[in-house]
Amino acid sequence: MKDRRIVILTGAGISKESGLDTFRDPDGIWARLRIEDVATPEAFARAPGRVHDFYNYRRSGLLDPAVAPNAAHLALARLQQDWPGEVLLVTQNIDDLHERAGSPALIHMHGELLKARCLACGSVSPWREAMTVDSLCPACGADGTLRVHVVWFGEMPLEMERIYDALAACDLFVSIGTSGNVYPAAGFVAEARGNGRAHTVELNLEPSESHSLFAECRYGPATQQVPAFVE
Ligand code: BV8
Repeated sequence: MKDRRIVILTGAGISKESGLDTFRDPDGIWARLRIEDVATPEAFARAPGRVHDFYNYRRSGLLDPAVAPNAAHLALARLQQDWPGEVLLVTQNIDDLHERAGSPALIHMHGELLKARCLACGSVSPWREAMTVDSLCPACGADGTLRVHVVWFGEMPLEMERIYDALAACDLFVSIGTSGNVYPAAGFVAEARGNGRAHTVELNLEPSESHSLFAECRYGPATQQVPAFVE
């Protein structure tokens, strides 16, 4: 039991009770904006200022002092610290709430809101201010070359090989707070099942698109379900 290898995937639902919007809930981000206008490379090429504004709005929301890790983030950080076996935490979220909860390591497969990437030198730098089309790269000093360090639709998510290797070897796959709409993350449960021994668990507010693929499903707010599952 104690040497079981665990892969955990989190989505926007784990940060909802910290005050951050999800995407596909009735009050979610995609209820107000179109993916094509703010979360694709084409949108950025067409209207970079509008895309910067979208992420500046979300960055200022994340940096609001009222936004803090919740009991679900904290429970996962404790699991990572206490579990003797391997625990790989993969998040689709671009917030830093897992880190602030004390998670020692994680993969941000869709990038990070508090980082900037320079299209000139390729560097990735911490970034907490508003970003504009005139922002200067902290590494090379170029101007007009920064984008937020996130994975847009049509772009390859980060560290996929490391994630697939962990899914092929895991004994337990837990999906938390994600609607199962976005690939390749939505396909991870099938990858885990494909290794022939993983137990698969969905912890969500309501059944996701891929709920039927999970061996065990528990529904309710993450701040209740995740600590109960981890303890
Ligand atoms: C790619 C950017 C390929 C940063 C995001 C099949 C295979 C491969 C790709 C595709 C495919 N089919 C379609 C595609 C294309 C596309 C895709 O999946 N489209 C969807 C819409 C059909 N995928 C891609 O483009 C991906 N790239 O595949 O590249 C490739 C191959 C070769 C070479 C190059 C490229 C890239 C996907 C990443 C896109 N970027 N984010 C940002 O702005 O945030 S994804 C976006 O959706 C979000 O960022 C988020 O990360 C992601 C998933 O959303 P969720 O986290 O699940 O949030 P959601 O609101 O949907 O659900 C929240 C859930 O929480 C709900 O179920 C709710 O009930 C629950 N909840 C609410 N409150 C609580 C709660 N649960 C618990 N407690 C609560 N209190």
